[in-house]
Amino acid sequence: MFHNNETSMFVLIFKNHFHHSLLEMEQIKTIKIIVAGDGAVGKTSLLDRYINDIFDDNSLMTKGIGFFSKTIKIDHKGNEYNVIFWDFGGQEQFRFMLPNFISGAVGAMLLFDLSRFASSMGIEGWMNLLMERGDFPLLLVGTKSDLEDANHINLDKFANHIVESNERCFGYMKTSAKSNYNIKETFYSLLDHLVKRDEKTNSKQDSIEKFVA
Ligand code: G3D
Ligand code: MG
Repeated sequence: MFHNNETSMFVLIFKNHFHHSLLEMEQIKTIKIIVAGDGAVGKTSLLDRYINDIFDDNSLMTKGIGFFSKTIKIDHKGNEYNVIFWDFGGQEQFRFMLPNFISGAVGAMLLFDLSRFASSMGIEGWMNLLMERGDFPLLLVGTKSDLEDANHINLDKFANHIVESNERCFGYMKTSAKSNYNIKETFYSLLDHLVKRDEKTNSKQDSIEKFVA
């Protein structure tokens, strides 16, 4: 089923991690968040900056799906959440993994590259795909703000229009993994939104049913 050892290794690591989370489910909630967007918009770099506080100029292309996890205290009661971020590499040969990628997610980050107008064109396709297959909230994220300059077409208008015209898309943040701009704020914005939504609308049992598939 898998095309190379690297991907299988990712899956193995994830499975071990998930098993561990299940054992701890009483104490700590595990939630799945997906990070989507066209190739090279900076998905892996954003996650690497947030989780490992590094930026690697020579990062390798993600093959298949990558996983990043972090235990985060997020709500006002000090409860911890084990958050697993799913990072979709996007290559054609891994498209069969898309249903798995989306299934069970409680939230999504949808990225486009602020320095490359073409990357914004992919947003609509991703939105349609995510909306068809789930009912979780989305945060729109503009990446590489360090490369944005006055000559670039301003994509803020475009992003704000998506937020205004789409109920599920609750916000827009601009980031730079390279210069560490707005990274924590962006993740906090999504997690805070999810936790508040969870507290408002779900009983404990409902929440458990939404855990990682
Ligand atoms: P992806 O996971 O969405 O495919 P990556 O994207 O995280 O692999 O990033 C693609 C390229 O963009 C990488 O450059 C990476 O270094 C660069 N990049 C990511 N985030 C930023 C940022 O905030 N600022 C700048 N200036 N570059 C960024 P290469 O050269 O390795 O392709
Ligand atoms: Mg990647």
